[in-house]
Amino acid sequence: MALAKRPHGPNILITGTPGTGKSTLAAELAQKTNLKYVNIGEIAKDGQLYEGWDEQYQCPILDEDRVIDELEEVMSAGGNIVDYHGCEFFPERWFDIVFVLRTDNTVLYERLENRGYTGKKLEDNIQCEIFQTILDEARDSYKVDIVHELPSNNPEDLEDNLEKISAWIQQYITSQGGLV
Ligand code: DAT
Repeated sequence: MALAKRPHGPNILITGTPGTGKSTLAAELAQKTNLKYVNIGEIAKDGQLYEGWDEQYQCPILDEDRVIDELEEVMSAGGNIVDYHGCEFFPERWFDIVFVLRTDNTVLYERLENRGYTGKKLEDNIQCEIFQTILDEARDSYKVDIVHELPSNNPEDLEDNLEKISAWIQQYITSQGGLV
């Protein structure tokens, strides 16, 4: 099957447990390429795209349908790097490639503690990483050959990931005959 034609380049999903480094990678990647960084958390906050309050985790509950409506046009044009700690509610057709960041438990524990996470919230996120919940979710939601695991433990991993993804973007754009 031919690749989907995207006038502004590929759509990339960067997912993984909170603290694995999604926003760091997505922001640096956007700087290095012509792609646009789409931070779901910020878009939801700006548009108040919520449908309630989660008492257990003390955070707002995303209104997934409104997030999808909000992004449909920009995603159809392509050229986006989306960062979110879940992936099953996005339309499968949106993404050309999916990266799942993975971090060793001890490293992740420290990052989340530094972020102020404690108790159940901290433990649940560590468990999420141990049980590779997001990786399984990605493999269930997208074709397995577009889902890639990337280590995200240290600055060298970050540099490697930036290089690999940038090279993939270039190859994609060339294979499509350039950008419109
Ligand atoms: P996320 O967006 O997945 O929640 P983040 O990008 O905010 O994660 O990163 C969490 C913290 O870890 C932040 O202090 C930056 C740091 N970090 C991210 N990627 C890293 C890497 N490859 N090596 C070392 N630290 C990293």
